[in-house]
Amino acid sequence: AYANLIVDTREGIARITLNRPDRLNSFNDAMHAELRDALGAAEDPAVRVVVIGGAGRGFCAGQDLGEGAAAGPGESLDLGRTLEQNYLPLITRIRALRKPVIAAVGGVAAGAGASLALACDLVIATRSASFIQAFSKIALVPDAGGTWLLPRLVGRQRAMGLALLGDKLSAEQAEQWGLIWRCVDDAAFPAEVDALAARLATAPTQALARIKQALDASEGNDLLAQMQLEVKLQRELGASPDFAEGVAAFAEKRAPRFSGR
Ligand code: T3D
Repeated sequence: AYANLIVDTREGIARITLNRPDRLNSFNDAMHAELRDALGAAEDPAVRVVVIGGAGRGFCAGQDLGEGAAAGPGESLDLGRTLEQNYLPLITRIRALRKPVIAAVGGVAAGAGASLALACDLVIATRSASFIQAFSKIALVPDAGGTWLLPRLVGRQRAMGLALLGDKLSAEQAEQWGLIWRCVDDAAFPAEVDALAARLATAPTQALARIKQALDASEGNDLLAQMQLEVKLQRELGASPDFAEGVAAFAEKRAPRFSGR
């Protein structure tokens, strides 16, 4: 059991809930260590989708700005340490997981909490949720991948406006801009998250893993290199049980039963 997380794994879905609600689920070293551990456990092939959410009224308010977060007079603080030891492994682990990771954003996602959400493969949010690039408000640069993710998701102008101004962006606007996949009514949110997770947990996991790999690789590839990657991935998938099942189900005019292999 964890002190700062709730993890519930069943039916192919690992639900990880950041659980420091009185601090809006902001990160300290302990929660980082537990999340690394939980994401490591989610590498188990029995887990076919991961959902990251937050307890209480927020998703995650980024780094805990409590005691020790800022330097006193005449002191200097190595903020890079927290990033290298905590946020860098967190974001790379999510991107490297060979299955979809959903961010279920039921409230404010601020600072590195917004970066965490945006690093996930699909972001679903409540209509009342919001995204805040809070960094410039405390004289910092967007981190945990924020400066890479933002312009790729919404383009340079919107990324600049969000990062320079640090204003609150509503989930509706975030959806319209393509920052997130969907926003849904608050009352429907739990059921919508469950349905999305269940759908992905019964999908052909090997294909989904390679879709994620290919879309991520496209950031650094030209068209030819990307098509060569597609050749390799499709060759692998052509030998997979789920491809055989998908084709058989099509021929038999029935719904496929994918095993995730
Ligand atoms: O260390 C490094 O290497 C640097 C890494 C930096 C990465 C980062 O994430 S930098 C950005 C850090 N995050 C922020 O700057 C956001 C700070 N929080 C806020 O601006 C606001 O809380 C929100 C806009 C997110 C939400 O506002 P609101 O009015 O809905 O809630 P609130 O009342 O401000 O917060 C509720 C409680 O949570 C409150 O505690 P209290 O007064 O009830 O005892 C508040 O202090 C606490 N809280 C919120 N965010 C944080 C936090 N406590 C510690 N750290 C936080 N980040």
